[in-house]
Amino acid sequence: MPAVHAAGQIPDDVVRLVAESRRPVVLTGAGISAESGVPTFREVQTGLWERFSAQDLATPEAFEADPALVWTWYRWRQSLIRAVEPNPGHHAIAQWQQRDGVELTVSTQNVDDLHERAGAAVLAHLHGSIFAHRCYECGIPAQLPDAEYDGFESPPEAEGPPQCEHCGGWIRPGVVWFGEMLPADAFEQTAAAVRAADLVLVAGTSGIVQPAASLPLLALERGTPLIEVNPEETELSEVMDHCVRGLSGDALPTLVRSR
Ligand code: BV8
Ligand code: ZN
Repeated sequence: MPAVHAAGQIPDDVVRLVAESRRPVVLTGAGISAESGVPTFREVQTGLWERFSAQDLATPEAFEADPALVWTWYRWRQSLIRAVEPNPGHHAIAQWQQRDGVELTVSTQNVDDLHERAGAAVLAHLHGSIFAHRCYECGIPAQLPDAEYDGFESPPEAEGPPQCEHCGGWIRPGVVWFGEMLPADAFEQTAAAVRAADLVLVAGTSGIVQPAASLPLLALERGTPLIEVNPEETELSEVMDHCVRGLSGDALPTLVRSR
């Protein structure tokens, strides 16, 4: 059973666990970007997409059924991410990674670039990147200018995806859809980092989506200390040593502060 702490009352021994770690791994989900203004995967549906669940749109079937709707959804989400900034949670992780003697690995389920914009090096985007594009048919990467949306009002209507210059296929977002395999190297490299870690911190994920949610269990198998940062209980809470119940933008700067 985990020890549960409010973000404002993190015991010194938990801060010490972080301060003394030499090979920490940080695994993040949509919650760490929430305070930047990027709705979590369960909150993102507004306007044009109000009647769809994110989970239903983030599939090859949805793209094949209505490429314009799905394409516009991603281009709009891209513009939203471009319009916001990393928050103190992202900055705390980047500062921790830059500390002498610490080899910190970050892997994220997020498709945004906020960790990188806060200055962190990210080992893997387990679910791809919303800023990458490739051809749905031949897989060739496509470079595209940013979407023109403002990111906050959903567009009045959907626009179709551009076509591949090589084969005429639709261009698709470079994310991993439900039912698609994760990039093998992204998963395996993260699994190897977790196996080699002396601390694993999981922040901002509900622990629902597999196989990403199984990665912390590799630490459990080895008795590696596990810390969760999330305002709510999650599917992973019961395997944690410590659960810090609070917003990552509050808890991470406290956890990472040098003693
Ligand atoms: C695969 C990219 C297999 C796209 C994403 C049953 C039926 C059907 C499928 C399955 C099934 N069981 C398992 C599956 C497989 C499925 C799956 O796991 N489904 C779930 C829903 C049960 N997984 C897959 O399909 C994966 N592929 O399994 O392939 C396969 C095998 C062989 C051959 C071929 C294929 C692919 C999964 C990847 C899907 N793509 N994203 C896009 O972004 O549009 S996942 C997407 O959802 C996000 O990327 C994110 O990772 C995930 C949502 O999870 P979270 O990040 O945790 O976000 P969430 O909103 O859930 O939670 C936010 C958390 O933050 C909450 O806990 C909240 O409390 C907290 N929070 C909020 N604010 C804060 C905070 N925390 C801290 N601070 C705050 N301020
Ligand atoms: Zn093509």
